[in-house]
Amino acid sequence: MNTKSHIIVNGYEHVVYQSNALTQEELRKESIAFYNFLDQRRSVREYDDTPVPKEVIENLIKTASTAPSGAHKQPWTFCAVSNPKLKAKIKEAAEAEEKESYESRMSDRWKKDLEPLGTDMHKPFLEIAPWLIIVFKKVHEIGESGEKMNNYYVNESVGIASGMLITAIHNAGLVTLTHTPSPMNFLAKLLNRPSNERAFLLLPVGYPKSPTYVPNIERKPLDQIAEFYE
Ligand code: IYR
Repeated sequence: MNTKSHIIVNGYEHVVYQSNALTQEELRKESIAFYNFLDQRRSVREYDDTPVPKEVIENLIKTASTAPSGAHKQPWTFCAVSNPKLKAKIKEAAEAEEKESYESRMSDRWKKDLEPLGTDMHKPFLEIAPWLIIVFKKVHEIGESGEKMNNYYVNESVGIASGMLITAIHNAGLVTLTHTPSPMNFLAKLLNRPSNERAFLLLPVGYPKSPTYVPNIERKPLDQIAEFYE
């Protein structure tokens, strides 16, 4: 059979999909191995200040940006900060919001739910981790003459890309934490983002402090997270 590498469908060029199909046995092994690998991932709050090369951060961001997105609009900007002065400003602003949250905005029930995780208003990792990646969502695009152009399923798209970024960070042997200072608009101001961008998540990236202890929590078993309809 002579498979063409390019064809035209409805006027648009298509390229042949490079399938990664495995045998049944390989499929079983690979799916277990990847599950076991990702099950080792933990949110880490204590970092070492060992540098991580910029090229690695670029590769992690490129990996995240392979995520599917509504109408392939890729409605995201990843801002990577290693500048110590800027990290210090981000820490100061985040801690001011967190102080307000922990002291008056968060309910007692919410704080009780967080107790096992040991979080509080202090965020030293914002200065110690070598990189902070702030994920921004683009609520719309801005055209050449300043007009608004639609993006679609923005939260879903940026959520998926963020999940892939977290997976890539784990795969690189580094650690992160999904930090959500709230409200987050101080980040757009400090990083001079355009009017169509909103901060979505802040991920410190680096090596864990050695040793690092994480809460001994369990993941829900399959029968509590899945239903099968066969
Ligand atoms: N944003 C706060 C509070 C917080 C909220 C949840 I939900 C967490 O899982 C962890 C923390 C903070 O970063 O401390």
